[in-house]
Amino acid sequence: MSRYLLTASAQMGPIAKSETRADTVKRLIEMMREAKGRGCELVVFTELALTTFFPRWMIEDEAELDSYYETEMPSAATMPLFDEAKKLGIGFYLGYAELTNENGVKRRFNTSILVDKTGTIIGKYRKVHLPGHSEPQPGRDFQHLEKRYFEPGDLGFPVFRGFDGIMGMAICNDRRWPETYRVMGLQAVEMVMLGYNTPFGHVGAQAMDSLTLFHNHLSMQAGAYQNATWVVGTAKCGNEEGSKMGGQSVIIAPSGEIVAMACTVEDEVITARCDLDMGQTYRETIFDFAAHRRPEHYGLIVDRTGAIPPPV
Ligand code: ING
Repeated sequence: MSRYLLTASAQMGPIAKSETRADTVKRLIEMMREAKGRGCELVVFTELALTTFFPRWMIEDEAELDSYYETEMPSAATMPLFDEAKKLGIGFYLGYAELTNENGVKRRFNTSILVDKTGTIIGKYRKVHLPGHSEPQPGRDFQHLEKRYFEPGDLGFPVFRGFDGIMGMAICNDRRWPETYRVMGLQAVEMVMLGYNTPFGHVGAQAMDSLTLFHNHLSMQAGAYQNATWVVGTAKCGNEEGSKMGGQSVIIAPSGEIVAMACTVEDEVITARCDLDMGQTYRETIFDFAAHRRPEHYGLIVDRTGAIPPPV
């Protein structure tokens, strides 16, 4: 008997700097209702789904910077989303900027949560791989200051039992690093949910820029196949405050096949019937980790951070 999880990816079009939490929560609720209307039990929203992608700017004023973060989840502004989930009986992944105060010290994370069908938070993740810079870079139309505005995540890559499966989370740049999927794969993850904000022109190399959407899918398809897991990747996309971001949100099977893809750069719900048992065939054969992996040869992956070429 297969464990089918009807899943939605709720891609978001641009969020203007002027949009309020009430504005974005309204958009999320409309897509949650559409997902439920199509029979879904889970909807995967995107990274930083409540605000515009503010790391594109150098923000000097701390109060202005703090305005992009959530100090509680849910809050009065986001509670309607949790209430609607409970009313509809649908769970969700939500990415947002988290501001906590630990022993009087402000800490800032790029965070996601997993909420079950009763509106209860059953999992939390903080983005480990922060791209970009901590100081503004000259000559860029837009900055990418995630290293300035967030700390690296301190929760590792946990998995959570929910939706009759084993669920994992990642955020944006995490999807480019095989370690992200493998740590969860070693916990028998069956679905990795992630959101992304992927601006074109990120590194300024024209050739690479034209491959942004290819690299987006390549990263997630490889992660899915090599760890026998579903991957749901949800974009924030379109022309957001002048910064053009890639879309093509996808639902990817453990085979690595794309089974659903968005075709706009706006709010768009895509869905798929995800058989959570589909990865088992791969885990019992090609990717039977216990039978085939040789950790005794993998030491550099943990011991070394940057690449060091051999002596001349
Ligand atoms: N953004 C981008 C990501 O998708 C990026 C950074 C853009 C990397 C384009 C490479 C190419 O990884 C976030 N928010 O991580």
